[in-house]
Amino acid sequence: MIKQKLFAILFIGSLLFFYACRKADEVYIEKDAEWLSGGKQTFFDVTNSGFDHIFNGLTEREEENHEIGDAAFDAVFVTAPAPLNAGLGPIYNNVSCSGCHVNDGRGKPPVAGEKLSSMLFRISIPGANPHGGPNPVPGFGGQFHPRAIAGKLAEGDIDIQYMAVFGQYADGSKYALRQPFYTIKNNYTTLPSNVMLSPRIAPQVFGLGLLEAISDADIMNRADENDKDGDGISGKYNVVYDVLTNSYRLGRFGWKAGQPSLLQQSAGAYNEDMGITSFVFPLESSFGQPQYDGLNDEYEVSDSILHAVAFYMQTLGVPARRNAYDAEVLNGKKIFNAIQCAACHVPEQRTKVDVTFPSRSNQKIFPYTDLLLHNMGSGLADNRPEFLADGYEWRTPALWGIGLTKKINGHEYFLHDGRARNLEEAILWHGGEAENSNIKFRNLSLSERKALLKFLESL
Ligand code: HEC
Ligand code: HEC
Ligand SMILES: [Ca+2]
Ligand SMILES: [Ca+2]
Ligand SMILES: [Ca+2]
Repeated sequence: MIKQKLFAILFIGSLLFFYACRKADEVYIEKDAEWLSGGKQTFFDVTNSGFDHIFNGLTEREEENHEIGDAAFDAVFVTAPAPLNAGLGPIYNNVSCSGCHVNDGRGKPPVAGEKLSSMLFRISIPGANPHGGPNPVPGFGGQFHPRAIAGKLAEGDIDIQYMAVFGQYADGSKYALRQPFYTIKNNYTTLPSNVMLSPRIAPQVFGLGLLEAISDADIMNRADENDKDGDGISGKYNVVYDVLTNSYRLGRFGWKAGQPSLLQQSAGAYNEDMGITSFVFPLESSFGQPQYDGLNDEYEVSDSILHAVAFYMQTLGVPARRNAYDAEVLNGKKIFNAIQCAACHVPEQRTKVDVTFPSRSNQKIFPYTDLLLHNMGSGLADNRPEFLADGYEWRTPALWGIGLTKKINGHEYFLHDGRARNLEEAILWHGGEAENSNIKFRNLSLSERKALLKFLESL
């Protein structure tokens, strides 16, 4: 009896051992496989927390920092004075980071009658500021603020109208897109007639630490501004102002790659989106306007919280692909490459070796972006420059995780202004350097189009 039991235990034990070794082998063989979109920082969670996973391999201190940043990302700011999270506004777009980057995912345009909340508008007049960036609008600054705390004036509202645009595939099936039109109304003071508006949806924010870890050289080497190789695609990199070092650096973040680092992007968000000052941007966004409170108070977010939020942005992992080896998905991948989607949405990158930040060092990742600017045609143009990006250019967005948008954000509004109501519409808006890809897409058969969409959904 005892002998039998012992045998059973040994037998099961050796089975487990065998299985564990096989598992380890598989992981070893699968290392760098393309379904592990974030390399070592890939996570297997298809619930609505799928974009909110802390990097593997952080130190205890780093994990703590990430958690502090996570809480701060959700913190709701209120009118000063208050014991906690005071200093909102006086003019602002939203009260928390996660109010726009919902579940670390993306925002959406308002439906008719709704107020702007997870979408914002950059504004400027022709010319440039002293650092070569957008030229602020007198009385309004560089961003439109539709909200204000009690007793202060919001800058106004923005009315959004959509016009249907009709088109047809080569196989005869028809589609309708929606082109947005924006009008500023109820502005609190006179608006110059030459204001340029740039609508922007809050993008997904996971995996950004890995994108920050791609070397400048790798990004710049892919640029082909004068299309020397003649493939019709001429990526260009942005060069933007770095406030902390008072120098110019490669632009990487934002829809036009107008921000050099996650720290500056986060500090900018506090300042412009929420009206929260910090050591990076010590002046209120309302400075010089009648809503300015005139107080030279302390920074409304401390250095340590700002650093923790930036660190949180640097250490969110990436969801693994689903059904990556499904036959239809594999066919879709072939089509993705064949119709030149991969020329801009570059599937594979490698992060640089960084001994000071081992958790994101030297990883093979699959973000599907070149982080370069491309002319996307007049249909998508905002006609508003940002540093070297002109009014037609947008930075290729990463496509990793895009198939989970519906699950995690409850909608499928894509592109910089959320005009696309699904992945198919996002493709159909591609123009300029991507016009050829779009034409090839419209020439596909229904089953080929379906396969391509299935592939995108697997990312
Ligand atoms: C009102 C909505 C809104 C709020 C609030 C907001 N963001 Fe954003 N966020 C955006 C938009 C819109 C963009 C794109 C900006 C651009 O194109 O320049 C963006 C971009 C970003 C990016 C760059 C993403 C990328 O892929 O390049 C990061 C990082 C980010 N935000 C972090 C934050 C943090 C941290 C906070 C809170 C301190 C915050 N955001 C608050 C709307 C918002
Ligand atoms: C010339 C470069 C280029 C090519 C080629 C290209 N894209 Fe894009 N893609 C972009 C840019 C830039 C954007 C952002 C445009 C915007 O928001 O206005 C974008 C946006 C997208 C989006 C929406 C992403 C988001 O986060 O909202 C999807 C999906 C997409 N592309 C898929 C494709 C597919 C599929 C193809 C091939 C048929 C393709 N792209 C070809 C540059 C390109
Ligand atoms: Ca404030
Ligand atoms: Ca403003
Ligand atoms: Ca080229």
